[in-house]
Amino acid sequence: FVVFTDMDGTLLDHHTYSMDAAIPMLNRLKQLGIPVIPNTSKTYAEMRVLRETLGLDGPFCVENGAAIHIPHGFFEQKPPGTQWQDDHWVHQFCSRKHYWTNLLRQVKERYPDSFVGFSDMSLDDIVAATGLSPAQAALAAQRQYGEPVLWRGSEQQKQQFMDDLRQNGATPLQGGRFIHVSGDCNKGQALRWFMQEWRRQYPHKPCRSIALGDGNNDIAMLQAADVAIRILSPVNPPPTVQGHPHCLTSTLEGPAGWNEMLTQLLEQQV
Ligand code: 2M8
Ligand code: MG
Ligand code: MG
Repeated sequence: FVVFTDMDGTLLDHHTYSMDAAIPMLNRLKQLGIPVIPNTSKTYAEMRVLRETLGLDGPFCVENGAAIHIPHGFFEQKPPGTQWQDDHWVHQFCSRKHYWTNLLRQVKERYPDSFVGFSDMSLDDIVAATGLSPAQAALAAQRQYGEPVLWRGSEQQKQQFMDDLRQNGATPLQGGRFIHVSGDCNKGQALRWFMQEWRRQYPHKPCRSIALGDGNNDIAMLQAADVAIRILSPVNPPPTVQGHPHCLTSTLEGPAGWNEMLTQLLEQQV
């Protein structure tokens, strides 16, 4: 197995960002040699720090599947279409952030007071909107591929705004707090790219994917995985996964649900 996991609201508590309830299972997966691959809206800057805290040293995907980072040595060969950055091979699926901030500037004329993006928020604004510490908020602000937008208008207008963005070539994705505005990338595409590369490099080591997520921006990843696990959220209904042959839903929220469902799956394996 390979485990792909969302961070906020899944491996980390939606409100406190605590991962305590998931630590024993993370250690167990490490002992079993099962890779845990963060697949998150968070930035590369955030993930550098968070991976240390979680004790994870394998691949990870950032900014809703905009890029996947593969540490040197994880695969035997260099994955095709990747570039060397720090000590990782990086595959990018999206254009850079400024394209989307420019588009938002144009769209703003139609929804003048209804939204504010990360680029127009101060550090204090980001702290207030997320509950992150100032140091963490500074890392979240280092976006490379997209712009998180805080919606302040009505729900109906929000759907109109998202349609408007789609008509202009963007792919807006709803996260736990923000609408993430970026290009045609998603967490599912990043998962599929990784699994395809795994099969190419290790044709004799078959491997199945498990994905865990709590939000709408996780749907593509859940849909693409062999086993889809919906983690209960305190703020939104479970993401809608259609026609999946192996989709489960936790009874507990966040990291407790993460621990619950992976414990269940491991028990079924033995
Ligand atoms: C944002 O991502 C979450 C993901 O669900 C959201 O939309 O609520 C991003 O800005 C991320 O970088 C940040 O760490 C997170 C903090 O809640 O918010
Ligand atoms: Mg989430
Ligand atoms: Mg997320």
